Amino acid sequence: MKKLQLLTALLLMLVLAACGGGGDEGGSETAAPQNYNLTWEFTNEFSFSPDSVGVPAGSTITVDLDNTGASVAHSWILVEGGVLTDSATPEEIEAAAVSDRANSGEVAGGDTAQMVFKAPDAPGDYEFVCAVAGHLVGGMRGDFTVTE
Ligand SMILES: [Cu+2]
Repeated sequence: MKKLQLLTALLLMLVLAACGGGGDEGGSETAAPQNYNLTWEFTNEFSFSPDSVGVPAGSTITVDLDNTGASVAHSWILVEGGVLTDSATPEEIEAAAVSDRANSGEVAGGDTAQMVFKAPDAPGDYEFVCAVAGHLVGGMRGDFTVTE
């Protein structure tokens, strides 16, 4: 009798496991957002390399920043595309950030920083910029494209 119960339990587990697997496959249309790791190395140059990236809407983004420059601080802030002029002030840039999480704050020379944030749910053109005074006009902006 105990053997039969054990066998029944085992069969039930197998059936449930099979159903679970099928359920996962069925849910692939609404697959969990993907994870993207992006890295920028800051130098004493006023530029971002790469200067354009694209990610799917709602994906999880990890940004690693490594300021290998000796003296100049930089930051990485995600803003909506086309909202900042080259002469935007640091305060205007901070205020334009799409979220607090997508804002590294200043990363001093020799320091590293990491941000984890969710890409915007709305596909479109965004930008990443440096909020340190004078750096945006110096060329520190890049295209961040959010695709469907
Ligand atoms: Cu900068």
